[in-house]
Amino acid sequence: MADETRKKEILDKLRNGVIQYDEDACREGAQEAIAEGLDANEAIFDGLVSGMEEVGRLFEAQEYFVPEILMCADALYAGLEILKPHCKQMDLGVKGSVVIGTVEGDVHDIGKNLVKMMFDVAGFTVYDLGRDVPLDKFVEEQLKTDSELVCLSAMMTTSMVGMPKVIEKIKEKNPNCMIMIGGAPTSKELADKWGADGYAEDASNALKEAIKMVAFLKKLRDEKAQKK
Ligand code: B12
Repeated sequence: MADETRKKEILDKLRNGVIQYDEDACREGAQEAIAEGLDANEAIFDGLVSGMEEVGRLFEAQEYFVPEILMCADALYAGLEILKPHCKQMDLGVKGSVVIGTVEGDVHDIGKNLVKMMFDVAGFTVYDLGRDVPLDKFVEEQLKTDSELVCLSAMMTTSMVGMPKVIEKIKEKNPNCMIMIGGAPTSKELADKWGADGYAEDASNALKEAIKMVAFLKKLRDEKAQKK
């Protein structure tokens, strides 16, 4: 196990690799993290994602523009690809199925992919529709897979307006399915206003919320079965 100084060095390499859009540094940092026994989850969130947060700040300060950000995202994904298989599988006692995607008009998928990764490590069955997903596709996929949850991601105020439309349609077709929303412009207040069942501000809270929702659905099902 790496000592604290070495650990900080590796996390900095991952973080700076993303900021300096250096795919090789991210790959190297990821290999070093694994070789030295760092927790893969920590390397992802405290290294790669922390770098992306700084990239967001640089974009807002107009020091970075879309081409740089695209390269930063590639660097993040280069490290993520190596680290992801090393994330510890968790058995949290509840496993569910979830349809997930970024809504129509929105190509931001880093956050959605991190949420998906948390579901994967917890043993959920995940149907990932990708990004820029036509709104009706969420409804169709939920009906096709009979998933317990649908997770909608949006990173833009212009795209998040599609969420209430999806929520309404899914609830109309399948009132037993639970819907969680997330992404920077969304909030608990919007989730309540639009009739979603949950909201989470980051990937680990998304998993915690999802577990609560699936446990609730299972309890409802058991109660119904007992009454019969
Ligand atoms: C990376 C990025 C891009 C990349 C996306 C690459 C990719 N593959 O995703 C590229 C370069 C393609 C891009 C393009 C654009 N972008 Co951009 N982009 C960003 C940036 C810098 C970082 C986003 C990110 O990945 N963050 C890191 C991840 C880890 O965080 P996250 O996404 O928030 O996800 C976490 C939580 O939100 C949550 N979460 C996410 N989804 C979900 C879902 C559920 C169900 C739950 C529970 C939780 C959850 O968990 C995640 C992990 O913890 C942000 C700035 C910022 N500060 O956020 C702008 C930003 C989102 N972009 C913005 C804009 C305007 C654009 C463009 C229009 C720019 C342009 N002029 O072309 C285009 C839009 C193209 C389109 N149609 O979608 C604006 C949006 C403004 C707004 N409020 O509407 C932002 C906020 C920048 C800004 N301040 O202006 N962008």
